[in-house]
Amino acid sequence: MRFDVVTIFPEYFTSPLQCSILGRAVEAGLVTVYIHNLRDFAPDRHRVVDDYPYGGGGGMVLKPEPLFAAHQALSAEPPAPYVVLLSPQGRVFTQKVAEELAERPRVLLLCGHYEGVDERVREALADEEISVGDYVLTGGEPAALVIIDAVTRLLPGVLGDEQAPAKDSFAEGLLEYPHYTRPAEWRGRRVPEVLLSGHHEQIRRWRRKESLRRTQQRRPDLLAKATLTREDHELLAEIAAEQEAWEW
Ligand code: 9D3
Repeated sequence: MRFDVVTIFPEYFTSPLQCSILGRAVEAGLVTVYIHNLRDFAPDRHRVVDDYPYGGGGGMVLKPEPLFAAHQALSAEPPAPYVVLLSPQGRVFTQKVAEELAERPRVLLLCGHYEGVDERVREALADEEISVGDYVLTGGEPAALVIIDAVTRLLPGVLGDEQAPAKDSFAEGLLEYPHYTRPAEWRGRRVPEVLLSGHHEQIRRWRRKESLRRTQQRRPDLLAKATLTREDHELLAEIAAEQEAWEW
């Protein structure tokens, strides 16, 4: 899969694309990421990419010409990219959106900055707008990195067999159970005995129960949407009974 990113801060992307799983995926050629400086597509000598908003008000707006020129240059060779404008007004990015994008051969990410981009870019260039959540960023760059990260780890060969994306907590709809490693006791806190027991079936059941407990406590919205098995309902009943026992 190929990503193209258009940004006024190309340096912003250097380290993240070299580190960890993403860095390895790039190195292995499982994903290709081209970073393009919007200024390179400015038509004027001074490489101006922003301007004052018509109608007044504060802030600057990204001009349409450089973004259109970038889009045209990057669309020259097939396959045509799916064009995403990163913006606070977009569809909220979720695991489902990541899965959708991972099916596309090519995605072009346009990073806004300042107050935003000229509305005609939205209308004429973008296939869709995506936001990474309800908080205010300084620009689309961190959002682009979030999307590249979440999509790349879904591509075939990027994760080892051990951590296949199908078992992701969000993919499954529940939060993860607690994890422990050595030592078995640390500052008076013991690792739950069942995890040391070697009883695989009991361990599986304990983990499922703790996943359910956490999701119920922290993200009841996720629990409401999850498809639960008969065992899940039994475990939730156990959790409820434990809570009643506490209240006594
Ligand atoms: C303070 C400026 N805001 C006025 C109401 C509008 C605004 C414009 C541009 C707020 C943030 C930005 C820059 N953000 C993005 O370009 C952005 C973003 C975000 O801020 N949150 C979540 N996802 C995204 S994707 C792009």
